[in-house]
Amino acid sequence: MAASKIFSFLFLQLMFVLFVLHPTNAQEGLKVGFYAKTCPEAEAIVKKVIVQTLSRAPTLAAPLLRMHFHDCFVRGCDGSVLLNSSTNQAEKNAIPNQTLRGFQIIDNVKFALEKACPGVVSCADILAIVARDVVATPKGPFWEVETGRRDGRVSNISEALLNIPSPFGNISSLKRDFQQKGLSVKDLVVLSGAHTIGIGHCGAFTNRLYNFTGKGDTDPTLDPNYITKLKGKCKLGDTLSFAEMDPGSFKTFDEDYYTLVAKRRGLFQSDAALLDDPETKAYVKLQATTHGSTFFKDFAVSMVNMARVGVLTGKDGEIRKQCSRVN
Ligand SMILES: *[C@@H]1O[C@H](CO)[C@@H](O)[C@H](O)[C@H]1NC(C)=O
Ligand SMILES: *[C@@H]1O[C@H](CO)[C@@H](O)[C@H](O)[C@H]1NC(C)=O
Ligand SMILES: *[C@@H]1O[C@H](CO)[C@@H](O)[C@H](O)[C@H]1NC(C)=O
Ligand SMILES: *[C@@H]1O[C@H](CO)[C@@H](O)[C@H](O)[C@H]1NC(C)=O
Ligand SMILES: CC(=O)N[C@H]1CO[C@H](CO)[C@@H](O)[C@@H]1O
Repeated sequence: MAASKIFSFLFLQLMFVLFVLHPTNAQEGLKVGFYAKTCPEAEAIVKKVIVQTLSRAPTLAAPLLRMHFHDCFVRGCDGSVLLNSSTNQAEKNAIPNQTLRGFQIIDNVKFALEKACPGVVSCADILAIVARDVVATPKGPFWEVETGRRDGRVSNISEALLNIPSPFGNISSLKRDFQQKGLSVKDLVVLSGAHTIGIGHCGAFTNRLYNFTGKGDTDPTLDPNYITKLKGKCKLGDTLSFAEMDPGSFKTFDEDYYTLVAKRRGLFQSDAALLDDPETKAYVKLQATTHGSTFFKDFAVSMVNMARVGVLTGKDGEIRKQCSRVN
């Protein structure tokens, strides 16, 4: 009796240790090196295409990172953002997707992979590996990408609008959007740091410059000097021009984003909102005052968390032959 109790106690402890020490096994079906036997060169092939692409077009890093993020928030990380619709009713046709770019790069990666190992590597995994490589290449953090995702067959324009966190979001709506995907408040503030690279289109923030509450006013949470600067980039009614999200270093993956947000120079309302919650605010201040002491490590962890959202594994879904259409 006593012996069996001790045994089950030890067993529970062992399970606990295994679970804690191997958090990468938490998502059943995903693992680092899923293609080690079936397509050993897979990650090297992706990396080669991405390094070549970024040497030619460094500004593609941000939209390619965003593509994985958009994919994961709608039906999980299942490659659904890549599907075309003959009637323009797919996720990529939704308003939040209008500024996604780089679909051709994903097609190039898929083409190279199909040549090496036909029908093996999913489009959903390509997005996850590409997201890591576009961060690591411009001097950002590196992490091991879990693979083994399979591709979904459904892509629905209305689901994109319902699930993708909005640049106009407030802190409660942002926290809710992340929580609905099983992601934490920390994941929210850490993944927002992706705004260290890329641009924002005027349409996503000019309300803060010209007509915040419909009275021709400005957003009081935005630094007035910065408003003057931004007005130079975006005239009233201009939705197509853009501003760098991290001016001066928008091509370099670094922790400057938090310094900007702390100085009330975050471009979107969703950036400024990070100062409205004690936990996210503390994180912003910490990174801003310590040159991003933990940002790279945290970003790697949160990317792995996000890449586990709603994945299809095992016999679910399919391995698409072309990323833009179901088999
Ligand atoms: C799918 O759509 C993308 C743009 O969204 C386009 O560039 C591509 O040519 C389309 N692919 C096919 C096979 O129709
Ligand atoms: C797309 O998603 C919306 C919202 O969840 C749903 O009402 C609609 O039926 C879906 N459309 C299709 C074609 O499945
Ligand atoms: C936050 O945004 C949501 C949805 O956009 C809205 O319903 C809510 O009232 C807002 N909350 C605050 C505190 O402004
Ligand atoms: C500001 O917004 C209000 C309410 O939506 C609108 O009536 C007004 O025309 C807008 N002003 C400008 C300058 O766009
Ligand atoms: C890349 C892409 O497919 N963008 C689409 C986003 O949605 C608009 C309209 O909703 C389309 O015109 C774009 O082609």
